[in-house]
Amino acid sequence: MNINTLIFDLDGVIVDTARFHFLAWNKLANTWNHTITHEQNEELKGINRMRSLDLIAGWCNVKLNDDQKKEFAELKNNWYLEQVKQMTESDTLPGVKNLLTEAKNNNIKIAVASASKNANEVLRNINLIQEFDYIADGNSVKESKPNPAVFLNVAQHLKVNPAQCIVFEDAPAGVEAALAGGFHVVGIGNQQSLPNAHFILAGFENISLNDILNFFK
Ligand code: B16
Ligand code: MG
Repeated sequence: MNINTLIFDLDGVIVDTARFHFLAWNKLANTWNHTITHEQNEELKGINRMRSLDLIAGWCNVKLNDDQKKEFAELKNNWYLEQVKQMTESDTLPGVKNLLTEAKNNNIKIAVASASKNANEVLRNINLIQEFDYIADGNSVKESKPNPAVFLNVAQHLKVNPAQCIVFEDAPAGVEAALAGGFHVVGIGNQQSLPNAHFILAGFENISLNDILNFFK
């Protein structure tokens, strides 16, 4: 089946906001005398805000009631947004814009599938929001990756088959979600963190649309 759609995760694929999520979560964990490890941070990538808070509270042996959960999730989000507000077009990761342009020129649809409720704000700040045919985010889809819902939502909306789509993901939970939905998956990062992705790229620099399409021929 011919590839007709590229689906991009946001944090860690289009922009390096994964770093901002880490800084904000770690600031919260520090108040509970814990430093988030590299392995723990890998687990946090791609999963939604409340699920992340539950994991961190567990690692810190902190028990939270529902009101406290809301309060701490908002606190973390405010810290995160302080960083996001300063983002500009130059924060788009290298090679992303070229790939989007090449896709458009070849009649390939482009979409975002993110767990983030801040996806639209991030995409507005980097002036990329108008480029996508569809954006599925943490507001439109409730189920968190590794559930495939956010990717299936894109496929359904664009009326394409998962086997015609390539998903780009930096998170183990995101790779699992895309595989569970029957999508082709390119892991952005390294083999060690994303052993189940069909192919791995360190990023989009020096790679053409054709190179990527050829992976799946
Ligand atoms: P927010 P992605 C995910 O975005 C992040 O990887 C994850 O670290 C974050 O907790 C989640 O979004 C929720 O984000 O708090 O902004 O709603 O990688 O799926 O684009
Ligand atoms: Mg991500």
